[in-house]
Amino acid sequence: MSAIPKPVPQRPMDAFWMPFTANRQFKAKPRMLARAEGMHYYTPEGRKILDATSGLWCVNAGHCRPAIAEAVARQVKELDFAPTFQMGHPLPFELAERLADMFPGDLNHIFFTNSGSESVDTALKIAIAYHRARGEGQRVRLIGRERGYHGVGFGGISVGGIVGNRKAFGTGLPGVDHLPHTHDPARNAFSRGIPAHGAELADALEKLVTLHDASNIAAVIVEPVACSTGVLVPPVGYLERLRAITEKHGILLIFDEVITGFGRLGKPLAADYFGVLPDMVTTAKGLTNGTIPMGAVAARDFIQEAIVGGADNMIELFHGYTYSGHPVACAAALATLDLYEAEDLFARAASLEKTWEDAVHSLKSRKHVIDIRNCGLIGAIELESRPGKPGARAFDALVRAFDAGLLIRVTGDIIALSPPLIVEAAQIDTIIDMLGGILDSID
Ligand code: PXG
Ligand code: PLP
Repeated sequence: MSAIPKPVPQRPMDAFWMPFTANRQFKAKPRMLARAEGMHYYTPEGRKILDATSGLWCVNAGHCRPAIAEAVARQVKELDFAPTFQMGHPLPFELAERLADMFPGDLNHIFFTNSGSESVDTALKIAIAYHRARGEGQRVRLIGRERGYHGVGFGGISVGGIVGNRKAFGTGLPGVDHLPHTHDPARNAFSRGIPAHGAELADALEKLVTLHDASNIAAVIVEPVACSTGVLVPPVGYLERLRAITEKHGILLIFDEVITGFGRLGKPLAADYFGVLPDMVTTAKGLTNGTIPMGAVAARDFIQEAIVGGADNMIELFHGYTYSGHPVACAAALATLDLYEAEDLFARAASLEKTWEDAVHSLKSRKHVIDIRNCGLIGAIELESRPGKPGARAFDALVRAFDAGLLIRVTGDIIALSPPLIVEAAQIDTIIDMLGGILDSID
């Protein structure tokens, strides 16, 4: 306890400064979770909550899977921590090989982090270091996209495109520019799956190349499906066009797959789903089924070779985290990958895609609904905002859903859904029935 006296009495629950939360509002009426199993959370009072968001887009195999819990428990007792700076232990080598085998093309080199935010900063740094290693040290500009979410590090908020995440935190990285987002409700509202219109929005990259010159641009980073800002599915041909333009100009293309990775779209990566091979991929979340914090960046052969192919006995990349390749996180990830494989969960998600699409689109005629989007096992229901009160309507839906026993996620007036890949068809019906009732019940 601190020897320095506390000048004001603490409010209840005040010590935990909650992330991305209206702290006072929450603490006045808390929504607490105490336990979880499979598709459900349980409140401290024992109320059962159906999880339609995989926790925070991360518990892809469902909650508290014994195989993962046991692997973690074993590992904590065997090797709790071991440095990976100038030392090694077997697990991250094994995990990296598993990931390299799973990921498409030559995304063969894995750098471990502890979160999506760290994965993003790592990938951006590798991009700049790659160009420098090849003698193009002037290629330092980074291109993100409006409505992009790339975590909360200074790199991530700089390339990110969410004003709320940027406005209070200064100027961010210098030399960053943004592509336009692809959300086009006028042409694409209620698209089922991949929307038809907007591939030409990728041509904005040619404009940025004209403005800055390609020789100054290191990388473009996008989420293949922008999830945090409301599930913005890329239009037909858009990612292909971004790939063609980046390749033409020697600009690296980074897919931020922190949410879309590990089966969310029925494949290991969205890169597989869309058939577009980026130069780097950032992951986290589903890598360990959310049990232990961990992220991973995958880089293609030529990137790693350019940086690591230099002089022997020198540290090639001055980057890493104390916990890069943490033994317990690796054990959790290996057990998670085993589970994905043993239960064929990515294929399961793919087989449910159409059922899911029909289910979310069945909400079209409900009150307040102005758009519905879906891709893989992700869905979004966009509501008309109350005049002058953006976000209030969807927040009401969140609170009512929780009271009724359903966990959803909201961003602005968009409801986002992403159930664990173990979801049963009957549970999809339950999610949709509950949500329909809730939409009808709110003003
Ligand atoms: N990139 C992407 C594409 C993400 O979705 C991050 C990076 C950052 O990961 P970490 O592990 O540092 O949080 C994310 C995280 C939401 C929500 O409700 C989404 C995320 C995190 C928290 C809430 O949409 N995405
Ligand atoms: N700050 C200080 C003072 C440190 O010593 C370290 C790591 O040694 C860090 C920050 C970075 O911590 P991490 O490696 O867990 O990201």
